[in-house]
Amino acid sequence: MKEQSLPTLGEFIIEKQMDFKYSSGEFSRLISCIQIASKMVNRFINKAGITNVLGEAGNRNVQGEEQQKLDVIANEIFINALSQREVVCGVASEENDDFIEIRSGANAELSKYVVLMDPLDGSSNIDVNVSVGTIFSIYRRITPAGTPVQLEDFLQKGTNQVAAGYIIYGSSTMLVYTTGNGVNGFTLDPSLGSYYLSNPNMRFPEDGKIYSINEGNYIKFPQGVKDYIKYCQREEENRPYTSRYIGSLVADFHRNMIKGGIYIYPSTSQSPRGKLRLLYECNPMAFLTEQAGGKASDGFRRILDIEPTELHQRTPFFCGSRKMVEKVEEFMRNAPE
Ligand code: P6P
Repeated sequence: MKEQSLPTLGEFIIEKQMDFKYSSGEFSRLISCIQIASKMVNRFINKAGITNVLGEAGNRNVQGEEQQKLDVIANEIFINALSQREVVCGVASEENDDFIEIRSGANAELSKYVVLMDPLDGSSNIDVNVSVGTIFSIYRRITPAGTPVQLEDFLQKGTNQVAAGYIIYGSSTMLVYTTGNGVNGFTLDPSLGSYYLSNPNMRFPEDGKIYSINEGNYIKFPQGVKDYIKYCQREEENRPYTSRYIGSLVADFHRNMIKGGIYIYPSTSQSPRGKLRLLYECNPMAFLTEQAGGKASDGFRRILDIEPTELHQRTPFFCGSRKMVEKVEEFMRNAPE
């Protein structure tokens, strides 16, 4: 079988540990912890229809969004996995108002890493059996080891990330991540419970013909975005663009990285700072984008350069094939105020 010739995620981590400038068993254990949690979440998702985990949990998260039962389950699975293995000193999650200090054991407080995550992005799609994802971002803490983790450990620029990635629970389950040395994708063989290196060195095509945006919000978009959409649709120039929008960032991103494309969630008249969160959605996806040769901005500024001020702050998000992002940025610059 093909997978027998491919390295597992565990083998890859050990092999690449020397590439990672913070190479220490602790980081390897952190990535292994994320993969274990992802397998548990995967199991819930795959049988959601026959167990009572579909639908809403009956409460709202800090974003004011209806929490799905699986949002809560996935959040608990990742937080428990990270806490029990004493690999991080703190976790911030879309599902929790404030960051969580991990003090489960002496080692936890001495851990150098914090994790920010969206435990189940696009979860409203689960009830209709559409791909969803987990997004994670890893930083070294900046306050002294051995002291309680602080908000400033989480409010770091995206350029400080030591690793970032996502799990896409789709037609197959894949874990895709970077530690700053390119992007690698691993496919889960559920019969063996192992991730195998199926997509080494993933790269965004420099250009593409797929644009992903919720055109239902068209009248609320900035003029530059409207102009870009019309540019893609102009008949006379025979633009073979196609619009693909799954409503799940990880799924749209993953397809665009493989085929070439751009994902846009701009500011709207209703949400002037956009919908997506900077720290645990846009920064990790921007790190992956740049590591795969693409570009990620807020329409004007590099996402990774944005100085965060709040844990759940939002930002407009344009990311994907470099030439496509540059083209929409040109429209954003030239649009009338
Ligand atoms: P809308 C899911 O809630 C999410 O954060 C992304 O995964 C997705 O791309 C976007 O929001 C969908 O938002 O407003 O188009 O339904």
